[in-house]
Amino acid sequence: MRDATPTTIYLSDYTPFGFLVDSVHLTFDLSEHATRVTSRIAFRPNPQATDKTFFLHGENIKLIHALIDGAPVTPAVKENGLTASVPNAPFIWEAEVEIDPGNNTALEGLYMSNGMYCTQCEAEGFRKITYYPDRPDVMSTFTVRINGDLPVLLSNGNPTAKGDGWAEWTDPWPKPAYLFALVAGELIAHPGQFTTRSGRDVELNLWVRPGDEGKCAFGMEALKRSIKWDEDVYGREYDLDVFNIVAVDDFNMGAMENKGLNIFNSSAVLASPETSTDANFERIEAIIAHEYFHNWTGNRITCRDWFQLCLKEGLTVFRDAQFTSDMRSAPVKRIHDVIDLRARQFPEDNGPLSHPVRPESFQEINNFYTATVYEKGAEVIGMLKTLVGDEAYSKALDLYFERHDGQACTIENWLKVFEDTTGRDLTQFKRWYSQSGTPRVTVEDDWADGIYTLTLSQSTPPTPGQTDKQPQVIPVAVGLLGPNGDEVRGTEVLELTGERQRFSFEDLAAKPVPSILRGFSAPVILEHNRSNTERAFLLAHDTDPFNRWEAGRALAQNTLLRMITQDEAPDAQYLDGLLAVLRDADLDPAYRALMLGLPTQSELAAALHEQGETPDPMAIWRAVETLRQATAQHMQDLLPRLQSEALVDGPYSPDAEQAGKRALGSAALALTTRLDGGAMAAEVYAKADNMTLQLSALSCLLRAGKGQAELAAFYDQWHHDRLVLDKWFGLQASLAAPDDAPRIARALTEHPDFNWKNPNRFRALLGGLAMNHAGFHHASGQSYALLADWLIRLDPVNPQTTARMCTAFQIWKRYDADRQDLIRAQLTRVAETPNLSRDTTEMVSRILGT
Ligand code: 0A1
Ligand code: ZN
Repeated sequence: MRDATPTTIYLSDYTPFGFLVDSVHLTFDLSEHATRVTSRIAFRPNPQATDKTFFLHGENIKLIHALIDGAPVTPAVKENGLTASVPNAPFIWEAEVEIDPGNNTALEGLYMSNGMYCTQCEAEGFRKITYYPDRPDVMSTFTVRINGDLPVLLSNGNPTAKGDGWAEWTDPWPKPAYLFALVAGELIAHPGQFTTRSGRDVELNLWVRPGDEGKCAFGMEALKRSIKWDEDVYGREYDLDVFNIVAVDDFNMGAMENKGLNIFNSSAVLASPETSTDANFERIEAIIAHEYFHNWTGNRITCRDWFQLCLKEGLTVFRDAQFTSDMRSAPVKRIHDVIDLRARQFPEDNGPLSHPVRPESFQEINNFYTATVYEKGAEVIGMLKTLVGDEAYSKALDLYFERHDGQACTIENWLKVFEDTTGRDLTQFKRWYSQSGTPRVTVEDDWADGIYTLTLSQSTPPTPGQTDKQPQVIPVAVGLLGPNGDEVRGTEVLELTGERQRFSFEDLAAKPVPSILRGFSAPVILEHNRSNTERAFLLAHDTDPFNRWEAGRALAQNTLLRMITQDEAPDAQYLDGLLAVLRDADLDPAYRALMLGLPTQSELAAALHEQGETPDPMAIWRAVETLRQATAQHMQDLLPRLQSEALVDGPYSPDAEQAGKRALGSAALALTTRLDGGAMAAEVYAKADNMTLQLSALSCLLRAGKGQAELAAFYDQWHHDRLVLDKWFGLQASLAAPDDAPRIARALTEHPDFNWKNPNRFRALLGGLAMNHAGFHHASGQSYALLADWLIRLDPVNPQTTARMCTAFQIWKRYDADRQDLIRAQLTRVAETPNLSRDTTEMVSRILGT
């Protein structure tokens, strides 16, 4: 429903709730269109609060009756909640409400997915279940009774009683309502077991729909690895007798960390070699770890208010990245994360949606589950760890858990444990939480009398609402290489705190080549005008694996930009340097596969924009095609060897070693396809016995404008499997040739399997189109119009997913006037749609800058 005047909520307006909650008892009588929820809540006045207004949130729910201390009351009910007059002493609130999960398509609150009841309460979904102070600083224990004729009835905590058609769950750990969960359905358990280090036996279950039993084993093992890792690395133990995970098909995000009952988008947990790619396996392992790690960073210690979201998300993303680095390859994980940061967070931070890691205002909090809060939030934690060192980081985390267990905290609490542990003043560092935009760091250097001097400067361009930027604390990890390629200075962290600062290195025999921002030690854009000869030198010799990869990336970007703007031919130094690295069989195949990657077309557009040029999507597309072709030719003799190095012995396993070999094989196959017209890819496709190979071969064929027979065969083989069918939709939209993309995408929206109300399917197709840079920015504007049509159609059904998809337009100001006019017209059309949701209204107006 449209809010006539969308209200803005401010961090600075925070006040505690007037009441504390001692216990919550809920009873659910499940029914598809008329579920009854009875609540019994023990309130008492909060001595810390001055405002004693008794306001309970509530949306789209019908109040049947309410009692205070057993006496009927008639509260004042409004659209967003109710108020009542209450005693100035402890009292019991009881209410019965009715809700309609069967018609809840927004997938927030209690809803249905394939006949199964499930919930999503973060951020503000609990208010769609019953009247409650739905804010994360109100914490309580919950007891839940579920009455329903479905065989599996689950909620948070431990099972405490059950009978025919009912079950009771008790969660002994106080929690905010956003961590509440309920699931009821015909589900099958894939069981597991874990004994914690203090000897607690924990029953593990992964609950799935019948038919999915064969896709559970990997997730269960990943869960056990996560539990063990959190004990070993952070000293954190699990705290209930059971840990349940449920897979659901209709879910707006990846997964949710509800206490003891994690709910997962089935795409983020179900896996088998036949249906999932290596990348899917790695993502699933990371998401399972992420949600599990929230048990301490998010649940035991939660957020005071939603502005503090990065307190749990930045830290938990940082922890899951550490976990993946430990389970797999640390350099490969770091490179993947930086690729992802540049693809998703940089466009956000450098466009109309730019906001601080800790935002200071919002209209709809669901719009702030962003790459900035999550991924830049994790980078901020990484920088803090780099600055204080590993040991102090560990001590600070121990203090954090000891001091704040059971509390709802702020970024101030978080930084204070670091200040108390290290004695360091973090006032300036805190700007990372309040200042939006990506800092630019520029480098000048000087060599005289055996002294090498680096001068680093920083500046951050203005962002919406912030014109005057202050210098931040930027840890810049630097190493120096001598002329023969040996490292003459190991990695040292320079702390750039001023606008411009000099750092000297003495007693050097010859002018060194600097390797700057090793390991991507800060989320900044490094502006370093160095020669391609120096870049090629680093590509050959840098001892820091991240920067070695980065040198290749910079060479690739440089040659592409010159091909686009000056019509130059592909740069020989790039091609030769790449060939040498790819020849080096001592290097990890996964790492070599990454070396073969190129900046995305969207990144190239951003780089051109940054240089003051107007990017032409078709010219970018052509340059990438030309460079790929030149690379294939240059590596022609090496490709068969790469293909054989990529051969895997024995049965399929999703481990890092095998996955790395397949990644290299796939990258080589993509190049081979440019030389043999797809003969080898067709062969690989025909023989593939796992989804990784099947999909990579099919991608090679589609990119070459071939593979129609394989595409049809793929559909025949997999149309019964919803997760694989998402890939079928996504691949066609994202890989279509630019001129075909709008037509192909439109045709796919008319396909009988385009179940657009399912967020995964919607995102596969329309998100796939948005990822097809030249196809999305087709000069006709047809792709823009198609996306806008579907945003308008989806909005009344699922505002959250609609609002997220609007981000496809966030980069619109980079392009030429014609494209800007086309996009503005579509955004305006969306904005003017009657009854547009609060979610989408906020996103579109921020993107338009209105
Ligand atoms: N806390 C979850 C993400 C999440 C957020 C919102 C949701 O619904 C609106 C669902 C999930 C996580 O970080 O994994
Ligand atoms: Zn999270």
